[in-house]
Amino acid sequence: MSTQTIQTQPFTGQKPGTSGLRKKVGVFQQRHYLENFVQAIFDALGDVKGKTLALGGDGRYHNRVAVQTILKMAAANGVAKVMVGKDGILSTPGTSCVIRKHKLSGGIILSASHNPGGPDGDFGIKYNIDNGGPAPEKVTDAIFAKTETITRYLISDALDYDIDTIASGTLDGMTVEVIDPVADYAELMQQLFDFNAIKTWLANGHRIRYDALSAVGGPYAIEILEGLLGAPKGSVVNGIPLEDFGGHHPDPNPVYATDLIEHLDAADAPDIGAASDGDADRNMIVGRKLVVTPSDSLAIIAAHATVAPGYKSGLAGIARSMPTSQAADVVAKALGIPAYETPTGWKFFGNLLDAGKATVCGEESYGTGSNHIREKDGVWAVLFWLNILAATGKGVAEIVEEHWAKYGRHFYSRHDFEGIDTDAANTLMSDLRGKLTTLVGTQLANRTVQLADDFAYLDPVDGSLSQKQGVRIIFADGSRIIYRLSGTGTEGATLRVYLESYEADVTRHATPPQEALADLITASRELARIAELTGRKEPTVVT
Ligand code: VG1
Ligand code: CO
Repeated sequence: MSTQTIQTQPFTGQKPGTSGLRKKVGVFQQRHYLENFVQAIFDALGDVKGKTLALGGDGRYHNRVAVQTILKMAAANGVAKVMVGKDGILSTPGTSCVIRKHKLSGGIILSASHNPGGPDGDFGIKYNIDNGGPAPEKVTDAIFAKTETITRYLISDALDYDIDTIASGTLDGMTVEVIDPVADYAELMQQLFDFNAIKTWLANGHRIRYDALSAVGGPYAIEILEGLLGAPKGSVVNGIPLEDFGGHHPDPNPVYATDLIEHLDAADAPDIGAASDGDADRNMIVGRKLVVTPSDSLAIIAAHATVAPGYKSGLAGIARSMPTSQAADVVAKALGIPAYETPTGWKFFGNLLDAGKATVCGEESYGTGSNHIREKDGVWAVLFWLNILAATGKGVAEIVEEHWAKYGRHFYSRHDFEGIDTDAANTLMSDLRGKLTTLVGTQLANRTVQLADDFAYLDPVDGSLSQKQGVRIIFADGSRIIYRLSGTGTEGATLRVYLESYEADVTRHATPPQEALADLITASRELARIAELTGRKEPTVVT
């Protein structure tokens, strides 16, 4: 066994997006493609000699091939040890947990998250740092810079390593520890939540349906819900990770998790429905005939946090991404704790969590999490909801409606225009940016525009400035229209339009959101000239 130095050429324009590098599987299968990116990670990190890394992925097509390549490259680059999930499986939150618990230097996660998988689907790779969280911009920028100048990569010529057996061994001088992907994570969850209360609640006949969408959340949900908490077998459906996710689009929202929605609409519906995405960092919570919006879920978790043992002393602060509704801010105000507003992407929460400024965080894109790790966490959110249900004895809909009655309802919706022409998308955004200053004080959607800007974030911990994070139109009544281009898509551009309005009057809380937001929706399309510039009259996905 020996190290090979392979000559290669830089590839350009492969800048990691909101969450790592995501491309079609075919792109990753190109000669040297994955290798270049992995070597760029190692080169950007400086000296990886003697370090220990975590490695795993969501099990999608190309996961196993990529794990073998990365193991051989890690060995050739002098990495001391890699902790790899059995079968190459580790969820994103599971990896974050392993990095933190074992004090590793970082980890490589193979996932395109909520993007479809399979030979024609997407693949992705991201690097997490020693706090367990996504690499911050200065690290991803350094990786990108290396991909532009790379001339060689190092790889061992060793045979494939057995990743299907939990054991320790060596690969060309590097220690490889194949670990149970769930064990550390399950242990952490037991420290945070009242497992006895949830067990009793389930034993009393309450039911959950957890749809893992044939992605990586399955093994975690099965072990914790059916194993440790005693939920009946079959409570977790689609629980085995498949390379093509069994044809499921592993994005837990009402548009893609239709089967779960049908089960929660049925006469014999379980008490709670839940789903997670490809890499199990997202979650959707569904009550009987009611989907909890992710923004509400964050606010509700924050408002009830002290029922869970891990949060019984209260929260230091709540952080949300800018497009996420202001429901969490209202809770923070009531609790007398700070509310933080960050750009989209979990990496922006890392500093706030590390500094102890925020305890729970969330994004409108079905992501919730806390300071227990440095990623959003699907199974964690479901356990939090179970803990709330068990502690209060109330149902999901009751909890949500009581929350609205107490704090008011933030009607919320996101309209995605997927796969639009990239030039048209860029023109649309720059046109919008061009007219922001003239908008202030004008009437739009029967409201007065109070502020119109391009969101910039000054990190209160390290002072770094992130600009152009989304166009915001904020009205005098607190309503908002927000526009951003997605950083995770792999085909053309995706325009996301986020719509929010606040309603204090409880008699109007039952209005369907699309109806409550109708005038904002119309205004959002006219203002950005969406149909004219993109040729699309209607969005592809409405959540
Ligand atoms: C989307 C979401 C964002 C999320 C990101 C990664 O990004 O909007 O909130 O953090 O996906 O989620 P974008 O740039 O496409 O809007 V996933 O579950 O990687 O893990
Ligand atoms: Co994800």
